[in-house]
Amino acid sequence: AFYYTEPSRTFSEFLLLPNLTTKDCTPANVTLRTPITKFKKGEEAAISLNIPFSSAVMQSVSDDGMAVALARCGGISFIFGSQTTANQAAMVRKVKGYKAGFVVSRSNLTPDNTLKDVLALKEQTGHSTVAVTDDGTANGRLLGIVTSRDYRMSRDAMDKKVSDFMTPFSKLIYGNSGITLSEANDLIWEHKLNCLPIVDADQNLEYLVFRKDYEAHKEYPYELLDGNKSYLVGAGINTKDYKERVPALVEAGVDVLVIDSSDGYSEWQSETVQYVKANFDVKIGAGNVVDREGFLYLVEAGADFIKVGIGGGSICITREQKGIGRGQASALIEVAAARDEYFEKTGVYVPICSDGGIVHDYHITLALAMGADFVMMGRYFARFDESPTRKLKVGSNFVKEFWGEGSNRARNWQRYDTGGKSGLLFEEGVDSYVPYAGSLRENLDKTIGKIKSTLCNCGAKSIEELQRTARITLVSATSLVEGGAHDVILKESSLSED
Ligand code: MZP
Repeated sequence: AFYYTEPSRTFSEFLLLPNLTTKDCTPANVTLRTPITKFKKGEEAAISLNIPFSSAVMQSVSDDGMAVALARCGGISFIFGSQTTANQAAMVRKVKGYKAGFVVSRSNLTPDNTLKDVLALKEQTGHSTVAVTDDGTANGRLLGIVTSRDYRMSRDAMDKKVSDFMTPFSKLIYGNSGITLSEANDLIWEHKLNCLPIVDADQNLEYLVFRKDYEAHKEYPYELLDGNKSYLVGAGINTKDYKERVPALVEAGVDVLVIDSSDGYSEWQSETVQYVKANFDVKIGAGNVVDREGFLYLVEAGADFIKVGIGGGSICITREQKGIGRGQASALIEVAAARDEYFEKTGVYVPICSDGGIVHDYHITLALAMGADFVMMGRYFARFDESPTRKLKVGSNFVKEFWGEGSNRARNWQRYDTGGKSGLLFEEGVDSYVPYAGSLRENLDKTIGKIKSTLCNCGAKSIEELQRTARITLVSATSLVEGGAHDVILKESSLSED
């Protein structure tokens, strides 16, 4: 056997050292835009994200609802593959068909429609935008748009939001007002509306983006600024039924695929990548790997990005069951070095995704500093309203369900298949709860705020700069204790904070 002399390390064993922060290095000047598919030196990646976040290929994390919510924030979901091809393709189609800020045609409603009718129509069509006019008729002047930020917003919450907005207006309608850009500008001026008009190709107003939203969304062009552009969406595939699954996903409009496997260093993965590359014009990531050899093998097969990590997932018991895996930081550091070496040699940059094991927000920044281009998370996203699982009350706390793909509940045997007969012989994941944490947007804003602030401490204004200039130190077990609150008696309020 070959013995590694260094122990396998994970994120909590490292810290970042600050670099000089120049005056222009402020969170507002930090960009987290990142490539997720391979590109040649001097060229742009075909697919980039505005935030380096992807949600895990898991039943309990990534359905179409999560995909819309995360795409709106500038990240991407990989819709779970442990379901029938038809169901998965339908989810992809739903995400691609979902147009941001779509306004229902006024022919659907008459001036006599009530708020109830409007909400019923909204429910029927699945659209999340309500238009407000000054006199409540289809011919009335458009005063604004209420956009449900939350794809899964309840009827009650939507009602409340609409009524808040309506004050002091008496009635509202859906409707493309049919007014032109110059009329819209007059309206905006007249009513002192702080918003941006979005027009169609004929310069007719499609909808208004309020400045408040615009500020919050300016990093997220997929949602608001690109016109008819649809949301980015990914999907997980396996090495068993890809000849049937991939055509259906491509037909549904998927932007990028990923082979979902606990161990990607296999001939099956190589064959799958080659088949997809030879037959379709779609991007495909492969993995998971934890070393240089695995990385190079899948890159040679043609993969567009590589996913790193075995056994570090919060619900994963692969290391206990089979004794394979590697500390996430060690895996990432080695694969990132291989990626940089490959770039140096060939001029082709292959992005890497750090998958699993993110426990604290700062782990994301460390992963990026260690060379990841983006991260994939399960537990993180499972806690939010937008994840597809049930919210329950356990004791006095709210929780959300969260189960691994290798658990008996998911029975995703294809993910763990090593060529034998179908079926899950033993579990590699658990069925669990995670603390309920509220809405995706609120939590993401906080996490992104922390990451940007840390980049400023490190004197970096982009992920690429952070990767190049970060200084990272190992911490001793004793200094880990020093890192938390210590030698004080905590008050209740601070004890309950995250
Ligand atoms: P985490 O963000 O919850 O720590 O980890 C999520 C990752 O764990 C997934 O993206 C996937 O790679 C991995 N995973 C999913 N199911 C299992 C399992 O049942 C698993 N063992 O390890």
